[in-house]
Amino acid sequence: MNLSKYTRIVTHDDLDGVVSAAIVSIATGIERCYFTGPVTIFEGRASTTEEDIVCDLPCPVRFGMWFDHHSGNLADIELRGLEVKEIPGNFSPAPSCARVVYEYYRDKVQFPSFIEDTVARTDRVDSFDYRTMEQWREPLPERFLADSIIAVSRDGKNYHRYLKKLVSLLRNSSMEEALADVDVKAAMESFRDLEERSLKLIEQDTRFHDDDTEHEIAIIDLTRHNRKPGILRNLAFILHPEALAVLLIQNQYKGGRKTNDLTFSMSLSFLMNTREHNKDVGEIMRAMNLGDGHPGAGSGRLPCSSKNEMLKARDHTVGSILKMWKEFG
Ligand SMILES: [Mn+2]
Repeated sequence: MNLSKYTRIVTHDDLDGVVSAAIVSIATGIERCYFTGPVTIFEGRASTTEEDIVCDLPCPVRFGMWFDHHSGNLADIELRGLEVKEIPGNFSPAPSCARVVYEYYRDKVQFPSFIEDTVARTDRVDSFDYRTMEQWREPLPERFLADSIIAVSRDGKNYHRYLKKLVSLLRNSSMEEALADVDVKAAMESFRDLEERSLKLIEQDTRFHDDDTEHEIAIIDLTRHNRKPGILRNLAFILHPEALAVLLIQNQYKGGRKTNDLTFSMSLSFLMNTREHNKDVGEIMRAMNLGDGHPGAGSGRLPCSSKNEMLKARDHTVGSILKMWKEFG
């Protein structure tokens, strides 16, 4: 039973958000969950109240408790003149928000014994702590669950229902046991389909710029397609293990129809976790006035008025990205 003054959990729509919600739910008895992304909160498009416990997201204007581990969000709190110690909840720069929530409640609540393991696995997934292809591809329960969320998010309509189901599964059982659920199995299966289709697309549509003799940036160019293909861009590192980054170029689709506008999304290989470097993908997106991001990943958009202009803009942008990439050293 829920005896607290809080009535709802507002959490990030990823595995860390789901696990955070499961832990809050065990501790408080609250079962109502709302899932959203950081941008929605940041732009004030999610309506929240003083009855909400917010996890793994920027701190909204109205909230009851706030749990987080992103230092950027802490900086925003301070800019607002708020003292983090006075905010109900907990902040620490931990590898996952699940750990921040767990640290807060562990002395107050008797948790099931599997929670310790669930939190450790969430740490690993959320901090993207992979250094080799083998580690990244290792078939672990936390990866399967995170992947299942990606697969369901791609097809949209059952997304919230699926995330709710995961919260209740992870409240009552270990990650390992949750994998036996029929909905989880189906989502894992659709992730495997997505992987297979992605690898085929990457095989057909990946190239390197002529000036990129070391093959540092694998460019997946999907602009020739007329229907929007679903793709997992990081699988490019399987086919091109020498690449240090992947750049995905797609047209923007509106209501299923291809437009001339381009979208760019780029991320670093996990190879970059093991070496000293100054590459900053977010800075590339900002400097070129395309969009935003952080050092490891970023994305942006370029409006074009005709197909011809789009093709020119594409080649010009790829050239500029490569030039800037090299300048970082
Ligand atoms: Mn997180």
